[in-house]
Amino acid sequence: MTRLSVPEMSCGHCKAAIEKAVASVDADARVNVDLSSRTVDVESAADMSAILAAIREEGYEATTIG
Ligand SMILES: [Cu+2]
Repeated sequence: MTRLSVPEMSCGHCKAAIEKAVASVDADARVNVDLSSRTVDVESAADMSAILAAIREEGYEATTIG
């Protein structure tokens, strides 16, 4: 599991956009968006750099934590 910091997400629209971005890279990924902490937990066999790129393409800065 990789935890991402996505500081600009703030609402259900952001949550849906990020889930869609991750799914575009790996349809089987498990994604848990936590709006209160502005973190996203991702469980995926895909390359994390591709997932980060897809989230950034949706307009959100994203970095791995830890
Ligand atoms: Cu939003």
